[in-house]
Amino acid sequence: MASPKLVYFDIDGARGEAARLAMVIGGVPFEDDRVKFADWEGRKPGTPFGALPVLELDGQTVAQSNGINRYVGKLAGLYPSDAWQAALCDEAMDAVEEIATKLWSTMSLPAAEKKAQRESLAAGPLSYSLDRLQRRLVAHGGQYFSDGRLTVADLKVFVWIRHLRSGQLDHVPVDLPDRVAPRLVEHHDRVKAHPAVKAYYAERKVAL
Ligand SMILES: N[C@@H](CCC(=O)N[C@@H](CS)C(=O)NCC(=O)O)C(=O)O
Repeated sequence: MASPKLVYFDIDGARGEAARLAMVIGGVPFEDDRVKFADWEGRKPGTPFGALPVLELDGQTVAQSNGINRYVGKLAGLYPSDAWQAALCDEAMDAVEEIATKLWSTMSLPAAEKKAQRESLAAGPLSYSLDRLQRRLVAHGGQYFSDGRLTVADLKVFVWIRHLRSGQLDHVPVDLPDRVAPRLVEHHDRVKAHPAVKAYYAERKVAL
């Protein structure tokens, strides 16, 4: 079988990053096709839903980030084989996707509206979602979201918490996860300390 190609923007985060990390951790050879924003308009029509990430394999494509995470998670040994644990893994990934989509949808709003919407999201749905995600982590032992071990759900949550704490999201307090969901910050630090994760970002010269 040929190696998969992950097509995503040339950024070290957001919707394509968990799949990259899963393949790196699992030692799955893949082509990392990083699309420059300047090239996106030309490539967009060739994707299934006009969006990234897309995974290509043997001339075929599949879209939708969480579906891609599940697929590469299986290749990488980072997706539960038990059906119930798989459902818990999906739950965490979908919970992140749901709240991240609300936040990212403010990206192109006019400045004043963006500020108002983000402040309102941060105080309401985002804080609520962080608290609820933290409770699910604690309910499943406090270390990992499912299967008692690292799965693609942990990678997706890690990428999300890193983004929230990065200072890249104007009008969202950078210390929100620390204040509202300290166990998620501990979880973030646990994933960050994984030797393959550390080595990957060191090689990419990305500060964690
Ligand atoms: N539901 C899709 C959403 C994909 C999506 O909106 N991707 C963004 C980047 S994170 C994108 O391609 N934006 C560019 C555009 O829509 O033109 C998924 O989970 O993959």
